[in-house]
Amino acid sequence: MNKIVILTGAGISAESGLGTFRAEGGLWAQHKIEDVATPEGFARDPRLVVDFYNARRAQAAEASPNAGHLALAKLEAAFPGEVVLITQNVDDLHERAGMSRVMHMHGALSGALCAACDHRWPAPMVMAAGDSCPNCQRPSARPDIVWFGEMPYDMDEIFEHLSGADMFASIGTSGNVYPAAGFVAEARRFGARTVEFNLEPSLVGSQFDDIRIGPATQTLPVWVD
Ligand code: BJW
Repeated sequence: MNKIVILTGAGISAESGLGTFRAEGGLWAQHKIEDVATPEGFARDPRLVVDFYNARRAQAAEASPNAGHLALAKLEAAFPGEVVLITQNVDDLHERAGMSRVMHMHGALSGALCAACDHRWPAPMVMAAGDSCPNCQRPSARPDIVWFGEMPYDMDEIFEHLSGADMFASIGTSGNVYPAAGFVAEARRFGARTVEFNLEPSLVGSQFDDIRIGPATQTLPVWVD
């Protein structure tokens, strides 16, 4: 086996204390998706959106990588072939666990993006609605997060990796959001063996060859060892 492609979602950071989206009491129970995760919501009420992400940034800074993140970093270091990590998460717990390369397809809390000129730069811990872009000086700073209706990052590279994967692993993601939920089908199409790690089968669970049920802090170290 030469290449393992891994997709992670909010479930891998849940045991670090960061909320998932669709669980009871999760992030979407407290906020309407269309208010905080769409460009239209941001245009309507930038302050609400910026405050939502300021709070998420503060929570992520307090959190630490867990045994699931550490197991994947160990896999990357020990595997003789290539390990490609694609995350939907906007926290930096994979990096802090020691992963050398992480593709943040839904953006990152650490980034700011100009809604006017697309310039990207490191976000301050606390953004304010109306912050200026350092490139075009317009008051168009927004969190560098991929909202519904926007194109996720690195898609060409991701599909290239999926087409060459010998194994595809999906960890802690509910299979509600595309294009990520379609990665398993794409990897299978090119002959990859597929495995899912979750507390329960996801919406696309039937497409996996193998499902490991349980908390990622327990199932991932066993898988990697
Ligand atoms: C554990 C655990 C533990 C808990 N151990 N497991 C109709 C059909 C198809 C597509 C569409 C459609 N209508 C609209 C679309 C497109 C739309 C979409 O998918 N909508 C759906 C709702 C239908 N997608 C988009 O708009 C995307 N862009 C796009 O499609 O562009 C066009 C395009 C075309 C062709 C190719 C490429 C692109 C953009 C999506 C942006 C998503 N953004 C968000 C918010 C921003 C990030 C943030 O604020 O943090 O990203 S939404 C939110 O959901 C967030 C997440 O990354 C994403 C996925 O959630 P995730 O990670 O799966 O979390 P949960 O909470 O859902 O699940 C947690 C899982 O963990 C559960 O299963 C638990 O059981 C498990 N778990 N503890 C292991 N300890």
